[in-house]
Amino acid sequence: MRFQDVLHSAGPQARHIEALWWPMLGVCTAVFIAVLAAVIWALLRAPRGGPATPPDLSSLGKPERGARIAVLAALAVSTVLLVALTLASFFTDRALARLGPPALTVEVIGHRWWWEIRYEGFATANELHIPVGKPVLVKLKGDDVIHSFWVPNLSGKKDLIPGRDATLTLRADQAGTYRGQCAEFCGAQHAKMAFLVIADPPEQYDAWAAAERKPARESADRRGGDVFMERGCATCHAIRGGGAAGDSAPDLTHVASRQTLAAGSVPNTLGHLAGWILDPQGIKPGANMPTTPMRPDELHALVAYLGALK
Ligand code: HEC
Ligand SMILES: [Cu+2]
Repeated sequence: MRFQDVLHSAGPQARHIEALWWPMLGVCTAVFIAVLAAVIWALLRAPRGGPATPPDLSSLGKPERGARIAVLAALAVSTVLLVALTLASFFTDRALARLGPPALTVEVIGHRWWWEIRYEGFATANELHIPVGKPVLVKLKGDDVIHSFWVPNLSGKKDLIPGRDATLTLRADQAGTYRGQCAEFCGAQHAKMAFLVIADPPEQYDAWAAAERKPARESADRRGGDVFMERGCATCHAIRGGGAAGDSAPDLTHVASRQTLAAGSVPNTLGHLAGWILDPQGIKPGANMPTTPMRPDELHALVAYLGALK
């Protein structure tokens, strides 16, 4: 997985932002140093007095031609730099809007504290798969509070504001797995609201989408599926083809194909899956999944069932 980093862009959107970031940093650093140098210079040459020698204030009465020119020059330079940065920012914005018609549209819905990701015909969670080299339109919706969608290596941030849908376009030019993170404080588990963007070559992306579109695979042993229904998991979760149609929690139709559980909180292994089901509040306090008391044999059957939902 790529380290989450604004300065390692892997697509045009992040590249434009990176290209704006360096001159901004350069100009701001130069101005900061110039201002500090002026302050130090002023301090060093200011007239000093002691109890015995009163300060020489005679200069205060004289016109200050030199200082006047210096202030006017600084004002002119600041104006030019600010206008230049504003123009650079304007043209970056224009460049960001020029990605072209999307090859794929995906809907991303921010929930406390996970990402629902809806494709045509199926849904997944906390994992956005995209084909490399193609523009993708991401439609952003907020469900409860304001969240912010941010994959630093691929694009800038965009807020998900309830009632005000937003869109963002991005394109990955290098195949890879990029980490994203909610970038707007949204409550107790904001830090554990991560997601992955997985950019694959188009054929591999198509194969993934075709597999996700299929209903859940038939379980060898129906027992785990029965426990899922009996223990109330289906009131919140959906398993297409498995009889569960809840719609307030991650779709579990192909949960075993994902890399992490609970928005990047733990790796998706059978052990962590069992740990999550037994004690979600221990892993992610405040998460909207209750702890369900269960006998060991029920847990085993459930984990075997869910762990096979590739
Ligand atoms: C009250 C609704 C609710 C019930 C009931 C519920 N869950 Fe969840 N579940 C959630 C929510 C919400 C999440 C997402 C939590 C998060 O990441 O913050 C979740 C996450 C999960 C995940 C991780 C999915 C992923 O892709 O990250 C699994 C697996 C899971 N639940 C299994 C179960 C099982 C098994 C049961 C029954 C014992 C169950 N859940 C009962 C709401 C519920
Ligand atoms: Cu958040």
